Amino acid sequence: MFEKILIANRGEIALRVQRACREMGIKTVAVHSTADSEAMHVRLADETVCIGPPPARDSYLNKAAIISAATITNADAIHPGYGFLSENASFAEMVADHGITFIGPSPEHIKMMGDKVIAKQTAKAIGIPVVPGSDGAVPDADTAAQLAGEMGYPVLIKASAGGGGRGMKVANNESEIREAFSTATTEAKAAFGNGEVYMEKYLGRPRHIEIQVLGDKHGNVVHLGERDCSLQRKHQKIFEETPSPALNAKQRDEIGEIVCAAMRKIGYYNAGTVEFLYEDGKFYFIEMNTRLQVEHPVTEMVTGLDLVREQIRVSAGLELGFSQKDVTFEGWAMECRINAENPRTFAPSPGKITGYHAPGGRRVRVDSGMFAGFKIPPHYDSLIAKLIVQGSTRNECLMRMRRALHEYVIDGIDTTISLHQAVLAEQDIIDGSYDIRWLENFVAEFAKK
Ligand code: MV4
Repeated sequence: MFEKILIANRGEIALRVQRACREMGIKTVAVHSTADSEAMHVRLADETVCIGPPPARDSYLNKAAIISAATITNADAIHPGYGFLSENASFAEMVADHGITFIGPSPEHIKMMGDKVIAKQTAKAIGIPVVPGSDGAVPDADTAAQLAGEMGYPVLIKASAGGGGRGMKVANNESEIREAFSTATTEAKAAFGNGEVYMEKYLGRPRHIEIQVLGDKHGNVVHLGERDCSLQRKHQKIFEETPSPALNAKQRDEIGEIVCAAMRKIGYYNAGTVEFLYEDGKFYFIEMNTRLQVEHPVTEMVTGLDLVREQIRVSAGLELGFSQKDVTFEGWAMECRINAENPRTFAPSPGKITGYHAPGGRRVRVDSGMFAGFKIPPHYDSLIAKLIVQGSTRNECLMRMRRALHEYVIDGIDTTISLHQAVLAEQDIIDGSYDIRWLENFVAEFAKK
């Protein structure tokens, strides 16, 4: 097992990874920018290395600085968390080239899933259902128009190098397709330096349901059920739950089995998430994330597993200590992402937290590095806490989440706590009948109140 792990991240996820390390008796190295010197993940680490100035490109994205920090502290492994360098294949390769273990999948798997056209072709080839669409990249507007005519409108043009909703254009009819193709191509080229696009049938009101997988380096893969992440604003999730109110046990087993079999075929290891759109009882693959995800705690709540511990174990070459039949799901779990933002305009609200009291009690978990007196730097994203609760039933879970939100005090800055309270009072949410379009309508109304 590793003796020392460098955590190449900040905020709540740096702390989350550090907690798993400490419980496993592994020493930790925190890296930080000059803006994060006072952060909790730095205060609680065994060793710290300042890796640069506040802008992420000069610190948390600085590959050489991070690898140097690992080398001088003698770290055996690097955990990238999520975001930053977590899905950067060349970083994973560099880490390995320095004799350090990258806690994640192989660089080849990261690369494969980072290119959305290759990811989709691979998914299809290994038996995962995909959205009907172009077979690979669409070379020009004429081809796009011809394909769309055959497929039927509306269609969606997506960037091969995109993902997370960046670089998508809808075309509702033939008069829109050429325009959509050229804007998508131009925008993709500007944003990603790669103008390649592909096309899909546009699904109107799907849910976003993702399957968590875990694999080791010996060919074992299990799935840990799904998360329903349909409540998103501008491709940022704000609330997640498991199980999905839309699925039954048979559907879960079926899609879980399909995903596991597929992952075994490509020899995938470490944590991964296969994202689907779900509409009219059918799953359609959209992307695969080759990292630990923000919302992983809801899965931990219902399975009783520690995903970071499992990531570390499999990275060290150990076999998964359990098989699919050992994975059981208990009750319900939900997560509210608390952002330092105005709950109506979503304008970032960095600054000093003057008062802080986190909720507690049975089946309540808070993943956060916040404390009274902490000054949230303006340089990074606005996620400051994740509130995760579990209940025996969905209703118990919902009641507990409302109770925990009521207890949460964060003074001095704006947060999205009141938005969550309003969302959780809605009948559609109580009924579990929401899709990826629900939140944008709700926030438009909420902004007026
Ligand atoms: C789609 C879609 C409808 N039809 N693909 C957005 C993020 C990226 N991962 C894929 N996305 C979508 N792909 C087809 N063929 C609608 C979306 C989409 C979306 C998906 C999940 C969660 C929120 C979303 C919000 C807007 C659009």
